[in-house]
Amino acid sequence: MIEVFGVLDSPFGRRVCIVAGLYNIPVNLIKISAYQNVDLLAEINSTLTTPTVRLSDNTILIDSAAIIDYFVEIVGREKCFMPPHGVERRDTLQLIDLINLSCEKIGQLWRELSYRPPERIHPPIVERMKGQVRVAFGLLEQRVSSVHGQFFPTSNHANIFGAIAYRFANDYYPDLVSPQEFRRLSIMSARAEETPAFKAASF
Ligand SMILES: N[C@@H](CCC(=O)N[C@@H](CS)C(=O)NCC(=O)O)C(=O)O
Repeated sequence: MIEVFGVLDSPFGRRVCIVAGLYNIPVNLIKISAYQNVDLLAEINSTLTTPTVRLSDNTILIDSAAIIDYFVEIVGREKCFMPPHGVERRDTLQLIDLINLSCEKIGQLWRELSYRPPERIHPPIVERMKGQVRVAFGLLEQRVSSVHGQFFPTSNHANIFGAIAYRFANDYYPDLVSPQEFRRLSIMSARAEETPAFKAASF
């Protein structure tokens, strides 16, 4: 069985697990943190990043986008929640990039505030990252439809990842992305959390 090394409170690890569930691809999640289980992780992926996937032939895949691309090969393009072409595909890619950026920036912000000695923290960089997160979520908020409450009316990777990312941002920095300010995203995320696929990857 495919092994996923990572944690569910990471948006990248959680995305891999949720997408595997939605694609009906069985995976075995081995909960290890890139920061707390370094020795263990080094044995599997010496670049020390999660999520890391180990396939049955021992091939190692890193980076959630590459892992999901591999899953697409298993499930087939017609069932993969990614529009095959045209404006919808372009818009999906654009949204996924924005969501990815917001998750990366929150990760960087968290590392800056958690690991750097307080006297070495550079406030302008912290403010820059907070601003980037808020801008990205602001752009995303505008793209949630007032009609169906998601980016796209039917299953789509941007809907899935956007819901994961808002929960992640709100868990870590609730003042930065409050539900009052990002109302549509917060409702989209809350609805997604009620679905079996998200519940199966709860934490
Ligand atoms: N682009 C990567 C980002 C993954 C990522 O940022 N993972 C974090 C944990 S949530 C990590 O491995 N951090 C350790 C490090 O970068 O040294 C992906 O999509 O999988």
